[in-house]
Amino acid sequence: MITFFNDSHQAHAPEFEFFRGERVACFETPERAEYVKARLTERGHHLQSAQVDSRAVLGTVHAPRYLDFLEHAWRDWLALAPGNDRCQPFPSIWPVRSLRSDIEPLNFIARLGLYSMDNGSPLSAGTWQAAKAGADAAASAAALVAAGHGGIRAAFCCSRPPGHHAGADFMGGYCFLNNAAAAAQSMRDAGAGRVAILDVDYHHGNGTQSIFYGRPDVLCISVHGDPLTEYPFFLGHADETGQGEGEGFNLNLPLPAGCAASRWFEALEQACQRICRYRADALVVALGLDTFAEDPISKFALRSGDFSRLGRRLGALGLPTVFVLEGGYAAAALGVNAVNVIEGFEEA
Ligand code: 6XA
Ligand code: ZN
Repeated sequence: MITFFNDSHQAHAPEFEFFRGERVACFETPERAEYVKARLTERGHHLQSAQVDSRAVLGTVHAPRYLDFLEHAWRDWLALAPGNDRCQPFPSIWPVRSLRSDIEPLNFIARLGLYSMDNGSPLSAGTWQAAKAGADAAASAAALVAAGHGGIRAAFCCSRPPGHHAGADFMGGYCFLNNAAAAAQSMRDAGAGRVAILDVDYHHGNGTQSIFYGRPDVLCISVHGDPLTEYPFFLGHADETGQGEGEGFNLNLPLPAGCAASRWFEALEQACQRICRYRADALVVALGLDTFAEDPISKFALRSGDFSRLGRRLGALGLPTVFVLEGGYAAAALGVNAVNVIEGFEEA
């Protein structure tokens, strides 16, 4: 297992987010990645830096005007008013049904709304730099694993911010660039005919689903809290099966908040069997660790030992695999839980 770490994740460090309408300290903090790094190091895993520039692959999974907005968002925010370097921008208007999203307004806050699905994805000075470095790690991991040189079978990207809520042209849920999509597309570009993405984060990976919804070459599967009660609320139902040529290549396995770990592993088994039937050439795992029983914002019941079991089951698929870190907010437990997955995978 090759492990990637991007030090510039630290550059993304907003202070506040909105939670139930109130301004609170961010859940998605730099210490999350540092806990994972510490545990990886303690267990003797060697950390690499990205070698691949993800700009080309990002241009195929994201819209150019969104990438352009994101890259320059902090500069444009500073230009809006003196003192903005000490404040965070938040959107306050969104182009919902009946409003136009084809014309990009000139106003910065309006553009921020155009490119956001919520007001829960705060930007800071180094957001682009951190998110881009995370995508670079995903593209690097995919290139190494797809090439398979030296028997490299799998790679894990310890990066933040996460990515699975980010769609082709929007940010949301702490996500800006879709790392799982970048990894999957990179594997396709490197010659893998069929790539499966398995998202095991507590929250449905709406961005990833929407990017590949019309495509049969990337199978998207997500096991998550039922969107009737859980974020992101507006996607992730079982009847979303893909569209056009992509019909049959999207599988959502929503589970009730509060369900037992045994139920979660039944859904995982269903997901794994679908991946086998698909005859995937490669696998991307959107590794959210917010399924942990002690996660402060989620409601599943996995224990640290269950993450080893998850890793073993994924390892048994026998596929070239790229893991990208997604959510998980019980920060001090993230290191043990992440490393349990990758060491379980290596055991299989
Ligand atoms: C609402 C909750 C955002 C969920 C973020 C997450 N602010 N996604 O963990 O996987
Ligand atoms: Zn999550």
